[in-house]
Amino acid sequence: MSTKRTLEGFFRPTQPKKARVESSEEASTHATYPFPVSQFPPSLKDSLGFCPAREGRVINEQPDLDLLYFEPYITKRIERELFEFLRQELFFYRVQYKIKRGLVETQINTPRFTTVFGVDETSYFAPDGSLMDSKTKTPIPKDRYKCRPRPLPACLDLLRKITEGSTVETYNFCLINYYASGDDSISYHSDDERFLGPNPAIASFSLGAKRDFLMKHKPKSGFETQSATKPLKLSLASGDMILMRGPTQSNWLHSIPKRKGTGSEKGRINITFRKAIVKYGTENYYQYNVGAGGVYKWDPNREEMVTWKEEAM
Ligand SMILES: O=C(O)CCC(=O)C(=O)O
Repeated sequence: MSTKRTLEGFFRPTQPKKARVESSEEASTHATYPFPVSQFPPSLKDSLGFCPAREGRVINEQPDLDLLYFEPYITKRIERELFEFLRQELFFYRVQYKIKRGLVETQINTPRFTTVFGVDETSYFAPDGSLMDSKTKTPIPKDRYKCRPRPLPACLDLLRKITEGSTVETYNFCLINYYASGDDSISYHSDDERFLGPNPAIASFSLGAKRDFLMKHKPKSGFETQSATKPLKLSLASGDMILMRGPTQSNWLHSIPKRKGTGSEKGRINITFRKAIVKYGTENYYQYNVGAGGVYKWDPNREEMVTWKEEAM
């Protein structure tokens, strides 16, 4: 075939170039979100279909302890990308609140960044993002909650569904902690609030820096003899997931202590899925994980969380 162009061909308008096809699933938005949360890129979404990467290992040789430890749950191929994606996309808070012990009021500065999505079992989100009553399937009264519940963005909802499938549990809340450095921590506590019901299952993911996860049996009260339990230390690596279930929360405490100089300054994300059964759970989680303070967002140039302002968008 001749490649010589004719005069006619020279003046003929050239074919319009095809627009590049971008994968453009829309970001998740909601009236309560400071800014939209992107969907997972196809590379992440596809690889999540292969999770869990390993079967969970049961740890239950101590009294009242029932753990299922996935080392890892998120495949090595994507754990870094997932960490970077969530740190970049989500909005975070550094919650401050006051507690009163007797007559003394103390200011608490939560020593980590937090964010939360979800609503307890008495309500659910309609596809348009409005809240409906689980029993009557009608819009909830405006004054049901003291807070403004937020639906899980699509990316976290996908991870929730995968987690439900592999743990045979259901979850309606997603709490996220970001430990910016070894100075950030969570002190010994148990997730044993009544609003989680008896024997709650908590699926807890680690991404980013390795951090120690410490567990110890709750002290025995009164005349009970101290049970022969040993404290437990798990060094949680990026991609790991630990499912705490059965009697664990009512009998054991867990914490992420401060740690210096072990790579912790690279940051760690913890994602927990759990199920709250009554409205007080919803109010509690928003009070302590969103609070009343300003929004933080990851700044990739400064490589730190910075105060986010609306006009910056
Ligand atoms: O960061 C972790 O691994 C633990 C988080 C935790 O205990 C909690 O959010 O209740």
